[in-house]
Amino acid sequence: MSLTSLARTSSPLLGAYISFPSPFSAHLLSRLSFPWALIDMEHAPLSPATMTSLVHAIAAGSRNATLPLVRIPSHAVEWVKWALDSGAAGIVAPMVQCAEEAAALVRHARYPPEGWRSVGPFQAGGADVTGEGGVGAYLAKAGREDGVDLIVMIESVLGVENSGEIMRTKGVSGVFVGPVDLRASLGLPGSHGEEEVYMKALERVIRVGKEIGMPVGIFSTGGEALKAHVKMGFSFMLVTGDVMALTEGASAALRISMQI
Ligand code: 3PY
Ligand code: MG
Repeated sequence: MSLTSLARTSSPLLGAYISFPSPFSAHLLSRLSFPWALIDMEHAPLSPATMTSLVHAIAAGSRNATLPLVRIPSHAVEWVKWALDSGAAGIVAPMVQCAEEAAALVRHARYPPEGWRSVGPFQAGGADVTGEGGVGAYLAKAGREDGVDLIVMIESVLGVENSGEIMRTKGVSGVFVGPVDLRASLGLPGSHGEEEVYMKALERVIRVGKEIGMPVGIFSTGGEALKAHVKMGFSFMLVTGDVMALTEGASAALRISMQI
């Protein structure tokens, strides 16, 4: 089942952010049984080969309980192909601002007749630890409506204005809000706040999601932001990750040691 189809029935689904080029650390995080993980090729210089190993490490570490999704660095077709051919449970495309961009992503990510994705998911079996893998099984899964996610990011003023047409693009299965870029585009600093203009933007995306029946997720680190987002109706969130866990864990240990 895809992340967005799960999110329709059980939410919130808390996810882990992965940016270290280490299958071992991805494997460790996935053993904690997060429902999903986001491998970030947008803000980490991960090669396609490393990303593929991370997808496989997560699937193996969690026996597929953690769905590995990949955030691609741009909308170009090669990123979409490499990410999906790894066997990832879906892709997250940054900074989608209009329906034309969403439609181009659908063409890259969906097999005919919906799109023009080329057939060759030879690495996808590595993400299937059930032993039933193989190209045929993957193609059957990718052809199902709840098979593979195409999640578009709304993270700009223009994206919010066009959120209705973006979300109504056939083939898009979910939306993820990037609060930092959205706030930057509104002239606001940081990752969370309660400014009216920002709250209205979030509420608009949530409202459109509800109208269409499309799950909406958000980056949501820090307890306060998470509580607010759950209350607003977001259904899948990134709540921690390799960078945060390492730095927060190490600095907490350092603080305790300094008190001894
Ligand atoms: C943002 O907040 O802009 C993000 O892309 C978070 O993932
Ligand atoms: Mg962003």
